[in-house]
Amino acid sequence: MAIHNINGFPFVTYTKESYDEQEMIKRSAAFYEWMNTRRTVRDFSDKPVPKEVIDNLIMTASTAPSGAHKQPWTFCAVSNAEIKKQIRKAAEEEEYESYNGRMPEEWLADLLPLQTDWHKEFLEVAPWLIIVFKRIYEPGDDGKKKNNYYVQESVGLAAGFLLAAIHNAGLVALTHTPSPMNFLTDILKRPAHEKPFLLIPVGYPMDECLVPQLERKPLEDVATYFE
Ligand code: IYR
Repeated sequence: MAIHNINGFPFVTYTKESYDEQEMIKRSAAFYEWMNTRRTVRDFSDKPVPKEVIDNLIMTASTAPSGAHKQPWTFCAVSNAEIKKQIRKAAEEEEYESYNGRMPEEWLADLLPLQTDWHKEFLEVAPWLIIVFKRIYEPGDDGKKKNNYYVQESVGLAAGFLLAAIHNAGLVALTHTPSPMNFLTDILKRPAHEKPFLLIPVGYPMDECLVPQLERKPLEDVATYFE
């Protein structure tokens, strides 16, 4: 591959397969229909998922764009039963407080259609927990902090890629946000520059898994065109 030099920085030629308009319409519609079959699941089977699959999911997530290409994320993948148990215990303690006082009535009412509560059995049942950490900064060799940029946006994008990869593998996930999440820093012994972002159990759905019947907003409600 030819390396070009632009102001002293290496660039390579990017070639991308493109499609004629008919094919593009077909592909974009098919991708939408398939993505539209993704659902958040709370009832997991304990059936194991090979580590190699998790490796691939994380590598896919890590292809996301990021501010100044700093890739400000760390993924912790937990299958260890003892650690999952610790995570469940700590999450349930926080969630109990949230559901019994910390969350205002309006929030609790908004969650009723999902029928969630403070019990988080899935944290032990799902074969893998992927905990996404955002890297607020990078510790430099000289002890100085090196900046990351648009960390929230970048890690959000990586998490989106991760969910799409999980769906593509035929697995399911839950984007879980126990609050506060500091216990993950302690249990997983993460350094100060990493902050927990999302906790994503990954696995197969339980047999006869029920999910809330929900509608997605139609195009007119989510998009405005200026042509
Ligand atoms: N973190 C809590 C509450 C919760 C909040 C929202 I917003 C949800 O969409 C779902 C749950 C929990 O995980 O139960």
